[in-house]
Amino acid sequence: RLTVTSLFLSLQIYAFQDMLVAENPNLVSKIVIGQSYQGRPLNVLKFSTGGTNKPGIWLDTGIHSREWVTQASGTWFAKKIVTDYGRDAALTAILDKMDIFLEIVTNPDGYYYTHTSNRMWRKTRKPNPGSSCIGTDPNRNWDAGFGGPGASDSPCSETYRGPKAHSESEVKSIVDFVKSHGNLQAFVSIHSYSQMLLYPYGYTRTPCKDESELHNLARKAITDLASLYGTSYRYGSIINTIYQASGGTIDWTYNQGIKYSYTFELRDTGRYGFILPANQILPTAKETWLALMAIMDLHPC
Ligand code: 0X9
Ligand code: ZN
Repeated sequence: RLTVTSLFLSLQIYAFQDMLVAENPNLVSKIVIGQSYQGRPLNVLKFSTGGTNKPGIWLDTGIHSREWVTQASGTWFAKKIVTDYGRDAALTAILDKMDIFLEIVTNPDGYYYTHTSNRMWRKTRKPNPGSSCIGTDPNRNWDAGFGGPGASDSPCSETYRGPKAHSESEVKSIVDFVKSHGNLQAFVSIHSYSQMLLYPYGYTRTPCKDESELHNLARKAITDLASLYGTSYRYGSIINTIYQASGGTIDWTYNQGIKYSYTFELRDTGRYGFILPANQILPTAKETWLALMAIMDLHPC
């Protein structure tokens, strides 16, 4: 149902992104990496202090559309970066070495649908031929253990893997971006809820080769996160900490050679779940930022 209110909601974060670019043209630009199944732009904000071939850090929020605290936090991160650059020494040092790429509305069709029809929508909105069920789980659609245990082959499932790896435009657009960039040093994909900081793998029990380094950095990140409000996070590999999941984002990015591949599950632990009260948005964004800074900090190039 296309009401004025729902149309406005769907455009708000896009308008915010354009305003941020207009107000900070020397720091922020917008890259459109593709379009969603329904034709919405897939916008990525690039924060860069100039130079060519700088290493990059990727952040995404909202690949699961109902995880609203993540898109809200992503919006706050964008504002935080422009506020802190030139003022906060640590962020300034990071941005002088690296570019930051931030995709806030990673599943725009799903996000729109959560505002108009079904608050609990998770997947993409692409129809499945031969089924009346819509959508693919964009965190089971990547070419990393695709089709293995920890995903479903049924289009009606919430964890439907899709007809083939990278079948979803919202996923393929990131795949193409990552490959064409070629020098991403960290890739952080932000979900909710559960309060966890996870690293590869999700599709196999074989530990990833950087397990001990990723584990120690995760410990530092969640310690910094907890320093603000005492929020407690668990951390470890996906398969050992949450559950087996195949075709996940960060397993693919890790296998592409991006060592610092992490997934967050933000607040809470289930009291409110995906319907986190609005008064927890700012505390969630602020504490998460401390963990992100720890991850972004630790690899000067
Ligand atoms: O099941 C998921 O996709 C994630 N949990 S959520 O409640 N946000 O849906 C956890 C999956 C672990 N992450 C990756 N496999 N990348
Ligand atoms: Zn999720």
